[in-house]
Amino acid sequence: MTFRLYDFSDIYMKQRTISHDATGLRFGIVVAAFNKLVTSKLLSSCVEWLRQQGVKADDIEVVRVPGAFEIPLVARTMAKSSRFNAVICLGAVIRGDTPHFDYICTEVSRGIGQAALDADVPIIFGVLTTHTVAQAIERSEPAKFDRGGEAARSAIEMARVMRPLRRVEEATGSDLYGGACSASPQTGTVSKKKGASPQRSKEIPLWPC
Ligand code: INI
Repeated sequence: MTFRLYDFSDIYMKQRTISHDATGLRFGIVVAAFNKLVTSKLLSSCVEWLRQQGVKADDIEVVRVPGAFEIPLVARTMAKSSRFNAVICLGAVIRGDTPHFDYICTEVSRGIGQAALDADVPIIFGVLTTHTVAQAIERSEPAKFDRGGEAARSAIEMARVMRPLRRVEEATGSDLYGGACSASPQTGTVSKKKGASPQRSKEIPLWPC
C-alpha cells in the first residue's frame, strides 16, 4: 500500500476542534508604554488569559518598550531567541492632528509581519489603531472588546497550529514554509534507504487538539 508522506487533511481536521490548553507553552509579550492607561489593560487581560489556559507565570516574559514604533525590533529579537512558542505585541496608537499616526501604524504593522516571517515564529498583532481615546479604552476593556485576551487566544492557537506542522517538516526533511526549523526532532521516524526517496515509516504524532 502506498501512502503520502504527509496528509494535511489530518492536520486540518484536528485544528477544527482546537482547544486553548496552553500548558507547557512559553510566551513573550512586548508592550508599549505609550498610552499606558490602555496598554496596561491589554497586558493584564492578556496575561490573565494565558494563565487561565495553563501557562505558568515563569513561562511568560514581558518586555516594555517606549512606543508602538519600537515593538517590531524587540518582538523579532524575542522570537528569534528560540525561547518562545509565540510572541504577543501590545500597543495603542491613537490618531492625533498630524500624520504621525499613519507613519507609526504603517511601521508597526509592517514590522511585526516581517518579524514573524524572519523569525519563523508566530507574532501576534495586538496593537490597537483607533481614531479616539474612547475607542481604544473600549477595545482594551475585558468586559467589552478585550483585545488583550484576544491576542492571548490567537497566540495559543498559532503556537498549537505550528507545532504539528513543524513536526511534519522535521520528520520529512521538507521545508514547507521556506524557513529554518530549529526545534529538536522528537517525533515520527523517517526511513531512508540508499537511493530511495525518504518515506514516512510511522504515523507522525500530532499535537493533541
Ligand atoms: N506611540 C504609540 O504607541 N502610540 C501613539 O499613539 C503614539 N503617538 O501618537 O505618537 C506613539 N508615539 C511614539 C512612537 O511610537 C515612538 O515611541 C517614538 O516616535 C520614538 O521612536
